[in-house]
Amino acid sequence: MIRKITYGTPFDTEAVTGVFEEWAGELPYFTQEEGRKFSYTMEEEDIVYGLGENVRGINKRGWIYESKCSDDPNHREDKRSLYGAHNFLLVDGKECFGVFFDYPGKLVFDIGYTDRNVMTVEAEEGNIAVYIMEGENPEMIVKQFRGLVGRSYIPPKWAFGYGQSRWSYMNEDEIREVVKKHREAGIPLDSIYLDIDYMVKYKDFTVNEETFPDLAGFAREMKDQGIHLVPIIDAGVKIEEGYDVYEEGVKNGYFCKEENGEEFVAGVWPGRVHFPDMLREDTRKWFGGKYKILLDQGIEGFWNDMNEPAIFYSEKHLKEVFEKLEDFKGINLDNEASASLHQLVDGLSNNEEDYKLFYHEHKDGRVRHDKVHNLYGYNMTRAAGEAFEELEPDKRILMFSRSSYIGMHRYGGIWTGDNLSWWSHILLNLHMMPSLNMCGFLYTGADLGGFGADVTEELLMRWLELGIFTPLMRNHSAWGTRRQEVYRFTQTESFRRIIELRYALLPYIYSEYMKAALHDEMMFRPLSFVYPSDRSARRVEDQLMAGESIMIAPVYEQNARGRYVYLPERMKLVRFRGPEDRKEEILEKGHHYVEIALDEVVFFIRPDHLVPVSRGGQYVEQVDFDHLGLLGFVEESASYELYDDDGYGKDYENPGNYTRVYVNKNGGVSSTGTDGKTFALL
Ligand code: MIG
Repeated sequence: MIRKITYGTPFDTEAVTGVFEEWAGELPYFTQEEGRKFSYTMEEEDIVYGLGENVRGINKRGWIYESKCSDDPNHREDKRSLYGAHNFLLVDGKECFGVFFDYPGKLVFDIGYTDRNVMTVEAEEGNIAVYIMEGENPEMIVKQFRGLVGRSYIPPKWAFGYGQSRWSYMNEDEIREVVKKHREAGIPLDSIYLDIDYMVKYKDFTVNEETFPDLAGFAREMKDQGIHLVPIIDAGVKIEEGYDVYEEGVKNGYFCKEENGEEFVAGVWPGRVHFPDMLREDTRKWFGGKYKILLDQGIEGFWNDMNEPAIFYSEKHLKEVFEKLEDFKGINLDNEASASLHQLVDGLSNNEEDYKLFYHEHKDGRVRHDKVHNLYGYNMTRAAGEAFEELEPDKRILMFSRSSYIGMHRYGGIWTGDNLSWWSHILLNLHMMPSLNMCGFLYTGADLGGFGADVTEELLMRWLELGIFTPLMRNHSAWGTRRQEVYRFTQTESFRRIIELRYALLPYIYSEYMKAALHDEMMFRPLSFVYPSDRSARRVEDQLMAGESIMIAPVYEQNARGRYVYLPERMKLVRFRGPEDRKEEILEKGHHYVEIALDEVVFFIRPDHLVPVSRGGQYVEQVDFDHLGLLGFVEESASYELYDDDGYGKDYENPGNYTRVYVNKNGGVSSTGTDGKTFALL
């Protein structure tokens, strides 16, 4: 049973939808001060998992983290927070328990930073709900937690295809060209993302008619080629007379206001904007309804950006800065003065003080933004999710967000924001996968190739070799950086074969995703979850279990042509140069140096496990999910439960979606379940 311990009067974040017991007794495991500071003494061997989207490793020990959703494109390892607030921790060691701090303001997690063996979690003020869950092992604890916060978002099947994105696709022709290049080279592709440039002056729900004269027609044309267009939506609404979204918002009082009752003004991409008060149900209904404008033009997916919300400047703060700048005129800018000049101007964006200037009208009363800061992106995406439920009740719409709080995972996925074309960010991508899965975020992935900074061919290739396993597989980069569509490099063939492998693996990836979502499980697990008593496996930070049958160990170092891999048991190594070129080898338990050429994908199949694969296709709809091959490592006998459905509707509970396939020692294959599915051992 999950216990809830309440301090003060917590704000209702609506993260929790499941059952728990109100616990009147003491908070177990922790000592607490003033109902806002909680401490736990860690044993030397304890591992602490959790915190979803954040810096550093899978084991969070040894650093200090914050929950404070922020737009920070520098994911350096000395940062303390990124775009999300995922306040779930799992202690695995002498004691084994999970804890969720349901608190919408700033939280600090000092996990052995100040004192190596002490973990403290400190909320800015009291008024916090703490949930404690126990279980036989980490997996059971996660399952309980996920039951508490509700079923994870399920995207349409096409969203498991490869997506190409770049901030700066300016018009239809540019996109046609990108699609054509992929198709000509035979590189599978399912989606193209529209960044802020498709809008008129960055105004939400508008389309620039000069550059996209007929979006509906263009969306149809793209769909005929198997491509979905996925536009971005930003949080701030441009202040402009005659712009309907702005005018309706003002008229109905939907925007966040300052203490004096006037709408708060911030500067973001469109210039001066108001922020819709996403914590209000009526605002969500209104804002969510706006997505219909694009749905009606044949759009079936969106990404929500800038919803921490990011603030370039507040009008009030900007005025102050301009005034202070006067003081710098004519003075001798020595080192100190120039430093403070920089500080003054840098302090304009995402300034904590600005988040104290506006309020939300929540059902439980008026609340200052900073106290509920981490709920904004969550509720923006919830607005869309709730609207889709009404507008398209029988259809899945792709939705992922930048900012999030636990609870948002019911309405959409997340991408992990503005990473860089750095080798260390491949590893960061890997680290985040299990941490995010624990917190309910299953549909997730990083900007493959890196968003900021200049990519190299080798970095992109290695990153894709990890990306073919992540549910969201999108190549995205920033305006002004080196272009990174895969056809722009010399080894186009190799890129094609790597992406083809993703499409070959789709039956497995989709099935593993759906089972994880429907049964509140993780798709990516640390090795320690599967091999809890293996001391070496417990410390592995650069390999993952990807679904029930596969272990991955990607290369994440420049010029490496192989790497050390730890095998917690005897496994079959499968080495691919594309789906057609496969080599296999059995490796014993233990440490191995495995050679991995730049264009090779290597993964490991567990004994008596199977991996269903397809023949691939140029886009998901072309992929035949009925006539499947089986990769496997069968020592005694193996079976696999395959989930499949039409990929668009919501008939998730239908038992007909499951097929069980068996392979015996002699390679004999049989299956029960869905008619029409056939399997052949490869
Ligand atoms: O201030 O829309 O994270 O993916 O390309 C940058 C432009 C705004 C940030 C997003 C990124 C997107 C970019 N946006």
